[in-house]
Amino acid sequence: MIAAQSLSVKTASSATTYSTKAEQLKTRFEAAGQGHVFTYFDSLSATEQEAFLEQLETLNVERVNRICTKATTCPSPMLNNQAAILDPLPEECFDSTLDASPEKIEEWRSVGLDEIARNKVGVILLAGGQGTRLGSSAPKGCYNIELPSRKTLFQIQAERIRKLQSLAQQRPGAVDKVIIPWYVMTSGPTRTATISYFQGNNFFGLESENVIFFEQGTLPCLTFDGKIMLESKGKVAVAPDGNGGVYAALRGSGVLADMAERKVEFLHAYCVDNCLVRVADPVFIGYCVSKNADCGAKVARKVSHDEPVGVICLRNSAFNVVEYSEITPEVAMAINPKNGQLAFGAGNIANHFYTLEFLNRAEAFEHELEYHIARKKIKTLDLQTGEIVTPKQVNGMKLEAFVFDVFPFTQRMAVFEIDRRDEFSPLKNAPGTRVDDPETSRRDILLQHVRFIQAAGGNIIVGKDDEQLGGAPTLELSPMVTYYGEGLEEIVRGKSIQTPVSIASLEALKKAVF
Ligand code: UD2
Repeated sequence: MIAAQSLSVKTASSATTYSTKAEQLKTRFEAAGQGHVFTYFDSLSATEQEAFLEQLETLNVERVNRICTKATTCPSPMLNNQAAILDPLPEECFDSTLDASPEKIEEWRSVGLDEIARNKVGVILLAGGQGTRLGSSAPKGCYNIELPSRKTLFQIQAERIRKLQSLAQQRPGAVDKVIIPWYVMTSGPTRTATISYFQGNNFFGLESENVIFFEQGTLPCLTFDGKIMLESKGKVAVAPDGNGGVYAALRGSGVLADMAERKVEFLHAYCVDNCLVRVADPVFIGYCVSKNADCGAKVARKVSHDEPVGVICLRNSAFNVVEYSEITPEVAMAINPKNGQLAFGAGNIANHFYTLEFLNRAEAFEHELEYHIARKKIKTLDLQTGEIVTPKQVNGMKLEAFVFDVFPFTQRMAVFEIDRRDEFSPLKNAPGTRVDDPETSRRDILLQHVRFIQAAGGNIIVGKDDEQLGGAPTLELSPMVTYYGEGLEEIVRGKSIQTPVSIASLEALKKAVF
């Protein structure tokens, strides 16, 4: 009896709080011009109402409006701001592996490996995107690019980290146990599948406590006049806030604190879809550290002035990525008289270096970051009829921050040009499209391994039964064999190896050569 009485009191008070919450939110959303989200509120069950209120509480509706206004009134500073002045990168913040001497590259590598050996380096993986263009609903990292080993992108990247840990462990002065923590950013659509994929594969030999998952934020989908769209009567339609959401997510999820606790100072961030990515690349880390940079970017030299990639340059004196659509042909064709190269030729590949100090500082300028509009077909509730509609035409906008939009806020930027053949081959498109698709990924990895063996003095004999798909001899070296081609010479020099072959370890390589 006493229990029942107290229960009824409790119920009454929580109902009061609950209806107050509903009223408060309604007032707030109405004041922000978004009161329509409550259109069907009264028709929802008590549980549905509660879940809806919980979602609305997490939306900062005024911020959503601010972001929308900024994105729609100034979609491209370049297009809207006739006074924007573009300048090529200053010489002192740019270096190229294509022009640097082998000694210089070795010097950078040595600096980078030493930082890794002191446990000062961590890795951030941007894996919140969906492989829509690839035609797969699984996270892109789970994609099998049909290598002989059938390794997926996640496995290749995990093994590169393992190999690098063991290379750094051999440095004089290395800590007892070299660890490169791997911070994997997922989003609503990729989180569960990514985590269970890693768990199901025993983290590919990494220690689970050193693979840290964190989730990026979301933003509501909006109609073209800035109204929040509903997915159902009791749910706002949301989408990941773009790979630039990484900065807020790192902070909000406690990752920055984890980095500080581990005494990590330097971070390498990259996109999941680049099958050639040199994860935690010691050369890049060493280069940026030697330059005392707070932020760094790898770039690939544009193959022609009209290649459709964004370039890193100065916009109104600040570092920035300028989209190819924002550059006039005259500017795109301009030549640097000193080297005969394109003056605006630093193609952005979203592969970055940061100091932890810079990532911590991001909070101060986050509100100034741009949001970009992606016009999409968004499944939504028709407010008139209460029916859910799957549109045939583009009907709304997703707002996204881009990871490189922090460049204007760097104090010491370093731009590092890499050899595209060795470091950049993204998986973007469905099989058979012939451009940045699974076949080009597979081909580019195999061709690199052929070059590794040849550079180490080995001879490749293409076997009769090697189909050489995509024109590449089938020769695969596990990342556990070599990270950048190192350690092969003493095994392969003056010897031959026959394809097709997939080598899992140095022992296996020793057995395979003759
Ligand atoms: C990205 C770059 C582009 C170029 C190209 C090279 C951006 C905004 N653009 O274009 O300049 O360098 O890559 O390959 O970076 N992602 C998230 N959360 C999201 C959206 C994306 O984590 O909400 C990740 C995604 O998993 C991938 C990376 O960001 O690892 C790039 O995303 P994308 O494939 O959508 O970008 P793309 O190809 O348009």
